[in-house]
Amino acid sequence: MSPILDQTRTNEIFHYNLLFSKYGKKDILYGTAGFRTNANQLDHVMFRMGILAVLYANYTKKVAGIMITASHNPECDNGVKIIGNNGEMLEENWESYATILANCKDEEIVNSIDMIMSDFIIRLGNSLVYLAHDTRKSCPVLLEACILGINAMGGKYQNYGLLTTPQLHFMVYTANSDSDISYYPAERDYFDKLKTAFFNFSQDCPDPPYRILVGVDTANGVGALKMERLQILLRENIKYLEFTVVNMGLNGNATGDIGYIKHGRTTNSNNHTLNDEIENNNEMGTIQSTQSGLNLNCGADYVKVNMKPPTGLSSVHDFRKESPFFEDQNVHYASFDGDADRIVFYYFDKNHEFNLLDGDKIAALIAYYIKDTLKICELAPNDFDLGVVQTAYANGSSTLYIRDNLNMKVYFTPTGVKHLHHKAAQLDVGIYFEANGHGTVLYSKKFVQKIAELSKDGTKSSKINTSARNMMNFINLTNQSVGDALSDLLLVEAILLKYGWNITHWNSMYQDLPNRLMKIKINDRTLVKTSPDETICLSPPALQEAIDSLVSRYPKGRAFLRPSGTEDVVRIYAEAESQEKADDLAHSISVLAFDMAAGVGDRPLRPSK
Ligand code: 16G
Ligand code: ZN
Repeated sequence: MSPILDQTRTNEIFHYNLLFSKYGKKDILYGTAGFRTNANQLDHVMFRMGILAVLYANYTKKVAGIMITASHNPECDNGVKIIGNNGEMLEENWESYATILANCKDEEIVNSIDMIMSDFIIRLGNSLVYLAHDTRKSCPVLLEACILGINAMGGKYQNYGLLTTPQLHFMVYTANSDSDISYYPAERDYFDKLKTAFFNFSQDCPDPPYRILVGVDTANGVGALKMERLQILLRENIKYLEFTVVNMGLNGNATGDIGYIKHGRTTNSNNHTLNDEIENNNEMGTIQSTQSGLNLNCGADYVKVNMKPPTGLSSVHDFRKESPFFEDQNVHYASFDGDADRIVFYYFDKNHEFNLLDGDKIAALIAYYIKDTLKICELAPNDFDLGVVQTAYANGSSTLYIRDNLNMKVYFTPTGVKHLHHKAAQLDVGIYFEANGHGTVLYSKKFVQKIAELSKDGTKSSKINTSARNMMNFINLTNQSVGDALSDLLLVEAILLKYGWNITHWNSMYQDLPNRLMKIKINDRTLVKTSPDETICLSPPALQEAIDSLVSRYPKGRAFLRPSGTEDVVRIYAEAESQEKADDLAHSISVLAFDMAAGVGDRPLRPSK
């Protein structure tokens, strides 16, 4: 998780020369006397994160990564994610140092750096930091600040320009799997891997009777460009699956019905082909899209939190009406968030009702496939440690389904992907998803080796060989460094293809308990404390007792609250046997917490439908 950035700080000018003369290498003379801050007030933090990444890269002797993004948050927000040496998130002990460095006063910077160097016994040598950013307008200036920080510490960098967060994780992961750190993985490697794995997987699947259309809402973010590229690559070989990208955020069309397919090409309303955009986006180049409306009324977070479709889907409907090839049941949708590390799916049923399939449903689908494959491969359930990792936000029905129907273990961690990832890494097959759509699958070496052996073992039946080969392709399709909307999209589509299921079938695996998420603003959210699994409120005193008493009045009721780690709010989650009751329960707890924990502003309103 990113360090906590102090967004309220005023502009500062940092004395770059001071650092440079202390740590910088004389042969990479760069820059002038310092760097100027600008209106968004965060470039001093980015400068320091550049410094931190160099220290970290020197410590691990591996490539580090810095992704400039504020993910699913509004365009005006800024943030940074630092990527650790296995392409995973920065280790927890480094996070606290990152936080110190991000927030210390200018005059304390040198001391903070010295402290980090001495605590981790770092000697500055060669280091390399990979950089990338999302489509926010503030990115170029923040990137520049990062680069100045890297230079000040005598580090080197490789700027990948516009990438999704998971792509940058992939680059770092790939570079660090190779002993020669001067090798730069290319974006092409990422796409080749996905394309090849998906194509190979699909070779073993039956052709569906109808073509399948998937409308992908890319939240007017960086995922648009990448999804467009993936779509073009897949189209070369896969004939029965067509993606339509919407909410591409180009030309200032915030909620744009701009990506629809005509004659096999994707165009936006100005006839500007997105292929041009891609062609201009040379591998290492930095093009700044003219996006706007990032995460605005669209994207995974909007869809999940509001339980309703994003704006901008009408292009998919239009296409559906025009084409005789598509049938309702073969049309479904997915939404990414602004940096494409989350995904949720949905569709409209016969009654035009909206149905959401969130991270829990994705986890259940993947768990089903893996369990089934292991059975076909005649592997004993106890040969491998399989499990699904969830948080308290996981729908109660998903947990029951995975435990009781699939007979798989379910583990719970606090909110935040780093916790889930950490737990999943301890298993042979660790499927982890947050309900919000962030997740992936991790496989142990032992498991991968066994599957590889089985796929080629001539003494086994061809059914076993094929299933194991299928599983190998599935493993190759997975981005094991972090949850990845593009990879997850293909994992889901691959499983649906394999079983010949449409989304309705997938959705019927289990029925979600109706639920509601709410948030309230209180005077000081740090006063709200919870148990480690976040299900029990420890402070303010008596709040949990009051929650328990409310919950006991609702059949199948469950609820909890926790302070947000990314917003100045307290979040409330409730589920119950009907939507109305879940809304009631969430609302009552919000009012309770508002009253007992010094709420600010208006008392919470009951959620509208
Ligand atoms: C961040 C986390 C996500 C978590 C969310 C919780 C990463 C990459 N993402 O988006 O895992 O679910 O925060 O937000 O760490 P909250 O604390 O505001 O509810
Ligand atoms: Zn994100």
